Amino acid sequence: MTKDLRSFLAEVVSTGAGEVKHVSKQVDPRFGVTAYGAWYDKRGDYPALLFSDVAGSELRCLTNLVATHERMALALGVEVETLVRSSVAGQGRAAHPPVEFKGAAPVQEVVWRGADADLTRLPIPTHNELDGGPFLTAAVGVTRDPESGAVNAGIYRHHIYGPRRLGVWFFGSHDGGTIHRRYAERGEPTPIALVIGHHPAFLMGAVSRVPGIGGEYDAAGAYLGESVETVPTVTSGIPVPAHAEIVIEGHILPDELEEEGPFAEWPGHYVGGGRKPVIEVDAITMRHDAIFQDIQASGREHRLMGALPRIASIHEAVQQKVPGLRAVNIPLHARMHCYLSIRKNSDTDPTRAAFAALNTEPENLRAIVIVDDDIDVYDEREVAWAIGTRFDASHDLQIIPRWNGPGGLLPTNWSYDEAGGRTPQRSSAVIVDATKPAPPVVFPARARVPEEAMQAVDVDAIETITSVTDLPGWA
Ligand SMILES: Cc1cc2nc3c(=O)[nH]c(=O)nc-3n(C[C@H](O)[C@H](O)[C@H](O)COP(=O)(O)O)c2cc1C
Ligand SMILES: [Mn+2]
Repeated sequence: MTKDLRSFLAEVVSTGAGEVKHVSKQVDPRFGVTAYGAWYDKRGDYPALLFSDVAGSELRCLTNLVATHERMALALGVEVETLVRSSVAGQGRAAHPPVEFKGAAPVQEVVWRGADADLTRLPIPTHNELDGGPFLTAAVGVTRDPESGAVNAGIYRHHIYGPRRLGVWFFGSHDGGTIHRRYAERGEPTPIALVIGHHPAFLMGAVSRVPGIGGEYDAAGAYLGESVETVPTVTSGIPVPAHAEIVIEGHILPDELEEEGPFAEWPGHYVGGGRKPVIEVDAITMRHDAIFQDIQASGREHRLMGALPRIASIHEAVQQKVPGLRAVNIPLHARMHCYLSIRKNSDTDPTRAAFAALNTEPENLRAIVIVDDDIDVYDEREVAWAIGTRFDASHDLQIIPRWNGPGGLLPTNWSYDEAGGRTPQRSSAVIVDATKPAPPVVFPARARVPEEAMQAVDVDAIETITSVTDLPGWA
């Protein structure tokens, strides 16, 4: 059976852990869907939430599906421990290049064209209080590079302006924006297909930082363990997954911008927005009983789906420059930070590793901390201890001025004034080298109890004292 959103949902249900909740009561797409997610979030719980009655739409809405390490581990076929503590979940996977689907594609069972292709018929949530409107948060935007013909994919946010009009925001270095600029320079519209609802492994591939333009369907195939089966869209012929739930087909206007946002993003502040490119919808295709997928904006789901694919991509990119790389972490609570542990060969390794990481993820990272391989990058206490003991600010701190921005999602990429105005600016990145000097220099040894002694610990010899009279030698 082909892996898709439904096969995964069925798999999650069959684990018996009760991780899929159904809300049958009618909810308002305006904050109604996200309120349930936020209610669970307050309790530290992140079940997938399926809404069968979103006011104004016939379609079901699914959110929070990709919010936990447990479900992402299930989706990628790895142990939770592997996914949580290791950054190599994407490595060593067999290639499965995309193939063309033969026959009638499920995603084109229903075709809405012209005035029928109305976005307001979809259960698109408005997520957070100050958001400028409903946003697509889990749509994979697929475009084709006019120069190489390569098919490129990424998740981009889309502000809904009207029945057939929506925005798109491509951050600085992202390929989607490069492709749009290439079409726009020729004065041509950019055909784009927005793919909604697929297996989480497909999303992992789509958000991977693949070097060069395109290659995301290959990355998705590697994560899925099977080829993505594609079908051409009905209007522009862009290949889209035949087993997706919904595809919005459209074109980005070459010469029009519209005020976009505000929208609460993963750093948790309302920054960004401004005038952004506009998409006009040409058609909407879907399955008969399509499920619309949403990602809880600025919530845990948003941060996890931002961090996991990037950890894997950074691991690959840094390893090419510094083979001594051991592990990568982008902490969920501060996704602009990146911790790298390396087995150091040379004192230049930390800087090279840091630049490889920064160049893989130039928009979002602003602090790289490099530690030795005895430090666990998934343990904040160890990282802080390494900074406290192996980092000297006057020798080991490097500031890269004007690295980020101008503008974008990081609050530091803007300057603010008393009237509530703001101006985009560039901000700096920092490299914190918390490693010991490279060999042969001898650095003080680390305190620890010998491993043999640890092995000799006899748990049966441990007695819990519940009464003072049981204390040895107590009168
Ligand atoms: C939930 C989510 C939302 C995202 N929103 C955007 C966005 O609005 N704009 C953007 O450029 N990238 C966004 N990203 C990141 C891109 O999808 C990602 O960096 C991708 O690798 C870009 O691909 P590209 O370089 O081929 O365009 C988002 C990622 C996630 C997980
Ligand atoms: Mn790309």
